[in-house]
Amino acid sequence: MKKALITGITGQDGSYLAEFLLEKGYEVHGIKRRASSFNTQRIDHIYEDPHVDNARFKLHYGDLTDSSNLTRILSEVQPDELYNLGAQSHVAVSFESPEYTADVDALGTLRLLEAIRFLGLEKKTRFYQASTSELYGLVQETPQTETTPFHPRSPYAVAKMFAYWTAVNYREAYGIFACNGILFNHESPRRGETFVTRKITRGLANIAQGLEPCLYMGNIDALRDWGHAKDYVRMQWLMLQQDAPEDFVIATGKQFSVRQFIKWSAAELGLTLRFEGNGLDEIGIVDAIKGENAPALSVGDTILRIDPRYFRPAEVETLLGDPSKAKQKLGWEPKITVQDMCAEMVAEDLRNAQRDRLLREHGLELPVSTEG
Ligand code: NDP
Ligand code: GDR
Repeated sequence: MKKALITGITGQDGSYLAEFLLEKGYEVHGIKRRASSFNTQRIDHIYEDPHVDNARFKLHYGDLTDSSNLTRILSEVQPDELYNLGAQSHVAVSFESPEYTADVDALGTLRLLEAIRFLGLEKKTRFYQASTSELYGLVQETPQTETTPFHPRSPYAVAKMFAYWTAVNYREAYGIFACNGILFNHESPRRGETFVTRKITRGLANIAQGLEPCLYMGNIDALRDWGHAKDYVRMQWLMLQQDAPEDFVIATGKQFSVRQFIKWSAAELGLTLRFEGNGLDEIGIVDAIKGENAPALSVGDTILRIDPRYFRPAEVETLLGDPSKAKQKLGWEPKITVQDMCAEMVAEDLRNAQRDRLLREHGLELPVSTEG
């Protein structure tokens, strides 16, 4: 039975990858951080009681900032495949906590690769590094490929650039089977609530159900190439099954604006949104309502405003990936379109909002966080 170790198992990708590998028959180990409250919601459904025989899903407390802890876990598990998905992954937050982001995202990767070397696992453990389209930052060519030059635009992207080259360097220097997946944005109903797509689907569902008055957004003209996380974790695995380690761009090859994603989400709720004004004065007004999904709204309500708080000190305005290499060498095609993904996310967030509304109507007041 093959063994995989996943850092970031409690995150969006970690949870989908764990499911995927369990289905493939792997024994799956994950590193989770100690937190003062539960942080395993995304993996609770696949949790196995460690007291039962033959459990194939095992969690270890750990942190990417702690070398001795990482080395000990690697030594215990001796994984065939190590997926480094753990990261302080929020670009805007990296401007607030640049040093911590570098420690986790850059040095964390180095710590894992050094642990592989220290333990003599160079020939046994294949290594996947969660690289990112943020490396392209101020883009030098469109669409972006494996050979497009990098120009990172945030402490997050700079840290990920260190990690990217560290993976390449350990491949070249020590023969470790290390691959960078340069993944463009990918989302799902399990996406963190403060990333733009989830903020929109959750925010609009809450507004439609009367739980929040308004959605506050940053640069809604940013352009992104969005795919579904389920499609993308399949690729993370496939990269490690090749004869030789290589780096791959994973993207859909289609680009849309944040504004477009807002319109799709609103439409899923039966709302037509009209944008008025310009720049920081721009607002989104309900122009029409169809169906039963927005009982708390009337035509003419302003449900979207721009807040300068959500603009970044240096923005990545546009990203569009060219996944030709992955298609050709890995036989990969994304299965889920961005529109279908948006519909899935809205449906899930609407269910949550309806449940919270019902609880509120029965006197159980729930705090709704609108931070993002
Ligand atoms: P998430 O933010 O959902 O998950 C991040 C994971 O990393 C969580 O499990 C988190 O734990 C864990 N983590 C954070 N800090 C530490 C630390 N100090 N030590 C150990 N674990 C830590 O990210 P995604 O699942 O969306 O992304 C997975 C990876 O892919 C990340 O590295 C991200 O940067 C990268 N990536 C993501 C893309 C996307 O569009 N989703 C695109 C390209 C790259 P906790 O749950 O406790 O917070
Ligand atoms: P990104 O994702 O920065 O691309 O990083 P995010 O969803 O945070 O932002 C996408 C774009 O939307 C704009 N935007 C806003 N973003 C947020 N979060 N909140 C807002 O209110 C808002 N308004 C507009 C942003 O400015 C940006 O242009 C994600 C992360 O998953 C990274 O870890 C990963 O590496 C990259 O995707 C690929």
